[in-house]
Amino acid sequence: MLYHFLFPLHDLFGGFNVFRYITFRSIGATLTAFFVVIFCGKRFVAMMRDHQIGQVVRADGPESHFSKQGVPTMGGLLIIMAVTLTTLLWVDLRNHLVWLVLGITLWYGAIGAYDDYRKIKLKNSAGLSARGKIFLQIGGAALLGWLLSAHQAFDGHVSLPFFKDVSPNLGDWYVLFAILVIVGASNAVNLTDGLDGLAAGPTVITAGVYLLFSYLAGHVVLASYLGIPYVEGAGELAVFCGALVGASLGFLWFNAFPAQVFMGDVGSLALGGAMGTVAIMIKQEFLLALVGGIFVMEALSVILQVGFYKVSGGKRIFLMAPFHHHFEKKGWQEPKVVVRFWIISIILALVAMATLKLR
Ligand code: 57M
Repeated sequence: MLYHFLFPLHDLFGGFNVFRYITFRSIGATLTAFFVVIFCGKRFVAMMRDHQIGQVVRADGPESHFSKQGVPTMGGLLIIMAVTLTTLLWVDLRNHLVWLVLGITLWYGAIGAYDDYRKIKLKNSAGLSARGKIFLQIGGAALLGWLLSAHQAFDGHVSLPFFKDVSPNLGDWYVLFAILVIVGASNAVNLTDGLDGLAAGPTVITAGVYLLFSYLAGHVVLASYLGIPYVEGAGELAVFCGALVGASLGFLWFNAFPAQVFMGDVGSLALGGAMGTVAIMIKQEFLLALVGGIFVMEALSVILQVGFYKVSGGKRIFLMAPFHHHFEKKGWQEPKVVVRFWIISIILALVAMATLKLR
């Protein structure tokens, strides 16, 4: 909105010219989303407490989590609100990529919110069934995939980090692949969200890297210089990623150990879906598995644990899955697990950025 209102006035006041620049608007979006969450956070937590929107902690988990019973949850509502408002404020509203990614974020947030609400109000784990949840997630991603494939600029190639000249063409199968990336990312973030700050930290880092890649992908000269796919209009997604970074960072302020609020499925499903969608749109699909390696590792730990548990008749690879519980069971303090996972996430982000040159 600011872009549409203020940039046209640059003839009257030269300073408004700055609204033209994606770099400026991305920074503006990051700061706006951050302060929206910071200013509303305390009131939001109090409101959730008043309405008794508190976490129901599973009895079969690590004992250190029992004290978290009743911690206000559904903080993702605040994240989504900040991301949406900020994006609308700073982005070029004519950009269709932004509307699509906002659509997925809101749809996945709605699925998560419904699930959270049922769990809280029914006071047991009777949220949406796993099948129902995945069905709704696939539905949203399939619609997005179909819309993308119907566009004249549709490109079925996928990019591989480290390989400039290897870019397999999936053709129409790309839609299926896109669904896999978006649904996979959403559920991986959801599984990761089991310790204070564990999902929000790597989300800040991953969205930060995608802010950079979106900017580059939308810049015809830089994209060709770096040998990455050029995607018309992708630069505006940098503004959206800025909003993701800022809102998640602001949320981390309250979610840092000991957490005053959890994001709930409304937050984790939406954030994962948003990052998966950006990765698809800027054609940096596999890079997401690298930058978001923490999410991948957590999801893999669950797949391996559950698979092995079934075939071995009750034996486990890890003391408990997802992976973060394994370290808790080994006696690590929660903040130690979280900070070490952040460190890994930062290292992965650096490697991901290095792929711009190492290819
Ligand atoms: C949800 N939710 C947290 C909070 C957060 C297939 C199976 C492995 C699935 C998995 C599962 O359900 N994972 C997804 C994870 C929960 O947090 C809520 O959920 C939202 C995210 N979806 O925002 O609202 C708990 O996590 C803790 N938490 C924090 N700080 C935060 O900032 O401490 C969350 C956010 C909260 C709080 O304690 O209550 C969750 O873990 O439930 N299932 C599991 O994760 C279970 N694993 C398991 O059963 N593993 C088995 C194998 C054979 C499948 C095994 O290894 O033996 C564990 N979940 C829990 N306890 N809570 C089991 C132990």
